[in-house]
Amino acid sequence: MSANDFLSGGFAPAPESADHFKIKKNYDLYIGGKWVKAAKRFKTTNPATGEVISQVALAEKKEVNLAVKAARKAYDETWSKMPAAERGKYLFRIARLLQERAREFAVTETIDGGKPIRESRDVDVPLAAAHFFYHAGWADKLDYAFPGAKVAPLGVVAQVIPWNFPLLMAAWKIAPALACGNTVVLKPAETTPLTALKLAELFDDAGLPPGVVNIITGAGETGQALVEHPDVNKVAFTGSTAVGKAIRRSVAGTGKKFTLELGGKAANIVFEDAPINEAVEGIVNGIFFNQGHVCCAGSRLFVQESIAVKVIKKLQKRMETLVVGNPLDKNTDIGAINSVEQLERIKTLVKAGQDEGACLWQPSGGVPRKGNWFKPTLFTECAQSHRIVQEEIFGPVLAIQTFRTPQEALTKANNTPYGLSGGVWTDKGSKIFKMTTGLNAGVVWANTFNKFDPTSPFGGFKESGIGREGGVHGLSAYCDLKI
Ligand code: TAP
Repeated sequence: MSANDFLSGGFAPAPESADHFKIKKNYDLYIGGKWVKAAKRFKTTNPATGEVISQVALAEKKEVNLAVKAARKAYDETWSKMPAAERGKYLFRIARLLQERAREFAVTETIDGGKPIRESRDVDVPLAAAHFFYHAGWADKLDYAFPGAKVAPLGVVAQVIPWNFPLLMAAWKIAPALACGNTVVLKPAETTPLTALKLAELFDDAGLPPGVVNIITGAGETGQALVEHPDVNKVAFTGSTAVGKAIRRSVAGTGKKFTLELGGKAANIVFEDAPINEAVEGIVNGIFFNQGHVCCAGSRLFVQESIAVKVIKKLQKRMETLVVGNPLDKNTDIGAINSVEQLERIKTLVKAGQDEGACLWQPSGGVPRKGNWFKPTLFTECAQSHRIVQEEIFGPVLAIQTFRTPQEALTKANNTPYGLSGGVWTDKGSKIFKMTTGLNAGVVWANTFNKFDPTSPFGGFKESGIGREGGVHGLSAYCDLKI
């Protein structure tokens, strides 16, 4: 498929080149600092074209065992004994190497996952590097992070991550674990294993001692075997609420520490005194960033009744300009849906929205012929009971409702099993305080949306999970603190 087979919204195609580096045809498992073969392989495909990119090793129980053994050996013999400042140097080195190969990582992420190159280039890769830099600084200062406590590592950490931010999630998890003196076995998602495997190459280049980080690829069974392994001391999971619940059941009574970063259904609340044009940009960013494959996506919009017609008109006008197409094209706003399964899930929920009586609107532009695509979509006439209001769609679909008073907005916004994030748009500071304290969500943005920083803790309440990642709160999840 060539760049010209995609739509580019009236702009001349501006594809990022992908010929300055190689994605290997086959990838093995990275265990104990070596590339280890497995009996079986699975394919990873480009969701924008359906083409197979690479064949990746499938880790089964035997390989999971090997990886945990390698991590335990590295923990006992090397990493937990190393002076903390030395650990920090490795993390700095990894951060710098990632910056040097930023373009390669961005292009790989886009080819493997379908997200627009603008996002992988400007968000995923720089933020991943920032997480390594930030945690490198903490490695020899943990006593200052937790004054009065005796700080020790936990041991071997099992980390399982999803497909929506594969590199960034790997960095969120690996960097704090290593800074605190733990060793790691990480399993990336089945549909997006490539940037984690490239990270392994980078660990090699950084001279990271063998076994400190092990990357094993596979499907849900691989993840399950890893989190259930008896020699794991902590489980760090990001993914769906259903799998999070299963993991919580499996670690119960084992003494393993755990953190669960799960789903979300964020309320983005726009008051009549908000800067409307900025709010419309925030709504677009909130739900269409990364095709809506974002746990903290602003998927429920609450607009004050007095401005609802105006906001929806402006939003529709803006949505008409969004370019859905080649993820490698720098003009593209909305890339490919990550997998056929995810596309089916989005379609099912959108159909449920229509069947339940909500009113669907989509912009007039088309989508490419091949690959997995879904047009940016909004629903009006939504009720609190609708599935599209209650369930996480994890796609570019916005459910709009109105409200009259701040209390009504809060009541409706909090009527969800989730509690991950939220947004408030108003020019009144007092209203920001009322709403941010009233919203039952781990992160609330005011007059902006989807802003992330390694210094800032991220995580949810209720069915959105337990524990925080990032900042000092995130560090504490990787330490044994004796007061
Ligand atoms: P899941 O299906 O839960 O998969 C997440 C990871 O767990 C994948 O690596 C998956 O492997 C693996 N897995 C599947 N079954 C498992 C089991 N029984 N035991 C252990 N591991 C298992 O989620 P997803 O569809 O990839 O990701 C989307 C979900 O993640 C959404 O709900 C989203 O909100 C959430 N998410 C949350 C956050 C935060 S920070 N709260 C961030 C990003 C995403 P396979 O890939 O092979 O299935």
